[in-house]
Amino acid sequence: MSMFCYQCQEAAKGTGCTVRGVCGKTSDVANLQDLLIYTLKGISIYNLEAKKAGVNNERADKFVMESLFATITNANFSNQDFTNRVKEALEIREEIKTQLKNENVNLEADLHDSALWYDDTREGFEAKAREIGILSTENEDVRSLRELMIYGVKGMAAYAEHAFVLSHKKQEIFDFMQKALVATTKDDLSVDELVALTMETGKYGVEVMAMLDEANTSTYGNPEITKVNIGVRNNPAILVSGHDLKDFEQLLEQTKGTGVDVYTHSEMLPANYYPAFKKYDHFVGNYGNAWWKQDKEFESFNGPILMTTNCLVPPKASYKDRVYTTGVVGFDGLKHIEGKDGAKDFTEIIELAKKCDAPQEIEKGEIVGGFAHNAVLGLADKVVEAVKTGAIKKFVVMAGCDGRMNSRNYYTDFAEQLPQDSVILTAGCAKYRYNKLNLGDIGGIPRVLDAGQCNDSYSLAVIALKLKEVFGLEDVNELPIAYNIAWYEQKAVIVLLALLHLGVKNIHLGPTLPAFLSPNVANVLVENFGIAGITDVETDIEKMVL
Ligand code: SF4
Ligand code: SF3
Repeated sequence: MSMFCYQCQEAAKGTGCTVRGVCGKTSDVANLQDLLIYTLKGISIYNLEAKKAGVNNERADKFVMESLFATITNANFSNQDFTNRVKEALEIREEIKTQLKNENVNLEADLHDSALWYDDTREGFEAKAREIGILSTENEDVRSLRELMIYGVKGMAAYAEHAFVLSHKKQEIFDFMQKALVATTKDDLSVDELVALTMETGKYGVEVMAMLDEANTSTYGNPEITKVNIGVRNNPAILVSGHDLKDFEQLLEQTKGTGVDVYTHSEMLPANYYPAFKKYDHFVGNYGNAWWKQDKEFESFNGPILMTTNCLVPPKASYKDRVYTTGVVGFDGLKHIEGKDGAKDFTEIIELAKKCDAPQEIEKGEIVGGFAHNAVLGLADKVVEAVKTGAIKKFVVMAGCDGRMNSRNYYTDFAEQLPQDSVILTAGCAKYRYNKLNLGDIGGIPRVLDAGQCNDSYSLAVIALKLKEVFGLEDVNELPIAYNIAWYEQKAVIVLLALLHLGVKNIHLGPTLPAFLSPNVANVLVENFGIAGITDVETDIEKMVL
């Protein structure tokens, strides 16, 4: 075994990748990611003490957040980036130590090894990584809870970072991420205490999602119900994938008047719903589907691609020269656009676009989206009426991630076979399994209501809580809402924990339950929250909807 990673839904054999990631992550990068997380624990041990002494190290807050984000699935595959990050982590840790000394704070003698180890060679990093991997926690339930919490804070870090670049931050979210990391170093925590901390992760999950919602809507306006063009025009163009709206905004500004068009891809599709982006005539629409089809779609797009965070698939040689990374995204050999004080210069991409052919058409027509909380609450009367008259019998939350496995055809079949009086509420790239099916509408309300990115899952919670209020219900679980969520990477973990914190029960999670849930931890979730997997479409529709 040269690595061990089981953080995503595509973990090899449903247990873990041990030689190379199914995602394409190499063992050296997987091990460096483990070492980085370990070193973040060390930083957090010191930084929490520093906070108590009134000296908060903001560099540490930002670094821990960005580094957690960099380790989520399909964000960064670069050995160089992670080597640099481990070095910087050790430097920051020493910086906080000095700050503490200056404040005359003496830490207990028996600090965890993550706060003490040091090396500055690649060989040393490799050797240390072999010692501290996920499997070094021997008790499988403790390991499971520790990793569940770490994956939760990875998702939290992603959302916190998206808000941060829009100048929204909350100290308690930085503090909680560090508290959770430190908790995973404590051998004296009982399983019950770890379960309680996992639930607390969900509490901060709700907070971070609310903060991101505020950041996005206060910067770009409330998403509006929008018809999005999925065809192409004849101009050379740039394709933007990932979740970073700020990068998208800067690219739109810089391409103005250049003759270069801009399209969204995968999770950038919801950018089409924001009023702030509608004013750009050269913003054409969305090209392609969910992340895993990029090997074909980037090829046929013909122009440059800007990859803003996940999900990057290791690029094929045929289009590699046209792919640019930015933010925490990395892949050795791809060109990276650095920012300076938040400003990014995309000139090189724009100049390349001018020399490229226009995108090849892969489909035509329009899809409808933009049903975030504000737009749906604007339709509240209509929705409530439809529920009261029985025109809508059930809402089915089918949010989450898409993935490459054929087993995910289940979600297309499920959407197609749902009774006509049910409405799908979605967010995230999971929607690509059914958002082009033409499922019709109920009295003018489309049967697929897309709130936006996975980042916008908060909207679905707001909608549910509002409906609970309108119908005068005590409990959100009394609503006619079923949850059939598809997961892939760690942002789905924080969304799940956030929903549990809000008291949502009986969530179905698929296409498979996480490999990192030990049987006992899975049982805790089943017994307390009614979490279940999926079976086959007929049985599940019968169980969840009818
Ligand atoms: Fe495997 Fe997923 Fe980890 Fe990649 S992220 S190495 S596919 S478990
Ligand atoms: Fe998708 Fe990567 Fe999760 Fe944002 S683009 S939902 S998988």
